[in-house]
Amino acid sequence: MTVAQTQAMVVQRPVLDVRADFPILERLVHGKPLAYLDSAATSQKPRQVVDAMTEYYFSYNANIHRGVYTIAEEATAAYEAARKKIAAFIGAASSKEVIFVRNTTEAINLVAYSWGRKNLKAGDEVVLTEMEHHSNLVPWFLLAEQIGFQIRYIPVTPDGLLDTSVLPRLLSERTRLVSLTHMSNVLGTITPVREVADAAHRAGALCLVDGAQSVPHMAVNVREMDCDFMAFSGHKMLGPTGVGCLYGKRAVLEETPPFLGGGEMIKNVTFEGARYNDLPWRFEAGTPSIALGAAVDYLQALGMDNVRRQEESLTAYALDRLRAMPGITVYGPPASKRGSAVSFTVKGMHPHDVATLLDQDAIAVRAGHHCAQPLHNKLGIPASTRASFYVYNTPQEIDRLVDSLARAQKLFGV
Ligand code: 7TS
Repeated sequence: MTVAQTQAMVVQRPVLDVRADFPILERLVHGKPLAYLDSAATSQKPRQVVDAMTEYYFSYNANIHRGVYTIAEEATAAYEAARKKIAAFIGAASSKEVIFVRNTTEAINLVAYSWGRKNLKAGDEVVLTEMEHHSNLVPWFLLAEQIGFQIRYIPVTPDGLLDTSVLPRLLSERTRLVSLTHMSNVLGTITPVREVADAAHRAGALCLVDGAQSVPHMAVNVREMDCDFMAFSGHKMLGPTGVGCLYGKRAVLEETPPFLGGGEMIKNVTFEGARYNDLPWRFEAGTPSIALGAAVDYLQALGMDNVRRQEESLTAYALDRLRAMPGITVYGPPASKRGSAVSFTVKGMHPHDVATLLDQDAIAVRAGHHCAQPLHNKLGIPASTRASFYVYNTPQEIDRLVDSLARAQKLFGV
C-alpha cells in the first residue's frame, strides 16, 4: 500500500470511532452526555496517551539522563524519542532545536528572558499583534519595563484578520523581533506567518510564532514558515499538562544564553562558575516532564490535514448555525481562514450567564476574555462566550449548543 493510500484510509476514520478513544466523552453531566466544546483551553486525552503515561510510571519510571541502570536508560530513550517525534511533527531540521518546557507561556518567557535580555536595548522595537494571548504580551511588558524598548502592534481588521498592509511602515531597522500568534484563541484567525516572518527578516528582526492553537489543529512546518522560534503546549494537543515545547533555529539557540539554572543544563560546575550544556539540554534545567510522544503518534495517525479538514467543516457548520440565530454576534473570519475557536456574544446576556446555562445542558464552553483582554477591548466587549472544537466533536453537539442557546435566550426573555 502506498503512503497516499494509507493516508486516504486515515481520512476515513469516523469521528464516532475517534470518540471511543476518549472515555471522558461517555460521562454524564447533570444527567446528560457531556458536550466538550472547550478544547482551545485544553484538549481531552485519548486512552493511548494515558496508557503511555501509565506504562511509563508502572514500568520504567526513573529520572532521565542520570542513571546508568536499565530503567533509567529506558526513560531517557523514551524522552529523547519523543523529542525526535516532535521535531519531525513540526518539520524542525534537528531534534536539538526542540526544547521541552512546561507550556507555551514558559516557552515565550524563555525567549523574552534569555534571547530578549541579551539582544534588546532601549530604543529597539518589538512588534506584536492586537490578537495576542496575554502570554505573548505580558512577558514583553515586563521586559520592556526593565530595558526600555518600545512595543508596537500589527492591527486587526474589522473582519478579524491581521492587517499586514502596515508591515512596511511598522517594521524598521529598530525592529528586533516580531512575535505573533499563528491562530487566535478568540477569533480563530489563522495568520500569514510566512509573510510576517519574511517581512521581519527583511528588517533584520527575528520572528516568534505562538503555535499554541495552530500546532494541535493543522499541519505546521517551522521551516516552511521560516520562523526563528515557535512555542506550543502539549495539553492542547491531546497530551498531558505540564509539558510544552520551544522550537528555535539552531543558529539562534546556539547564541542564546540559558534561562533557568540548575542540574542537567550544565557541563561542569566549580565554586567559581559553570560551563553550560549543549543544545537542547542547556535550556532544560531540573527534572523534566515526560510524555508527549504518544499524543504526536495519535495525531499523526489521524493525519493533520484530516484534523484540519474535519474541524473546518465543523467550524463552518457552527458559524452558519450561530449566525442564523437572532441576537447572536459571532466574531472572526470565515471557516476557511480560521481555526475552530468560535467566540460570540448573546444580546442581553452576560457571557458567564450563557456558559452557566449551557452547563445545565452539559455543554462545556468558556466565558470571559480568554486571556486576550486588549483584543476584547478593541472589539468593544468586556467578554465573550467561546465554543471550540477538536477531533472528537460532532455536528450533533453543535446542534445541542444552538438549541441550548435558544432556551437560554427564552429564559432571559431576550
Ligand atoms: N497562546 C495562545 C494563543 C493560547 O490560546 C494560549 C492558551 C496560550 C498561549 C497559553 O498556553 P499555556 O498552555 O501556556 O497556558 N489559551 C487558553 C484559552 O484560550 N483558554 O484557556 C487557555
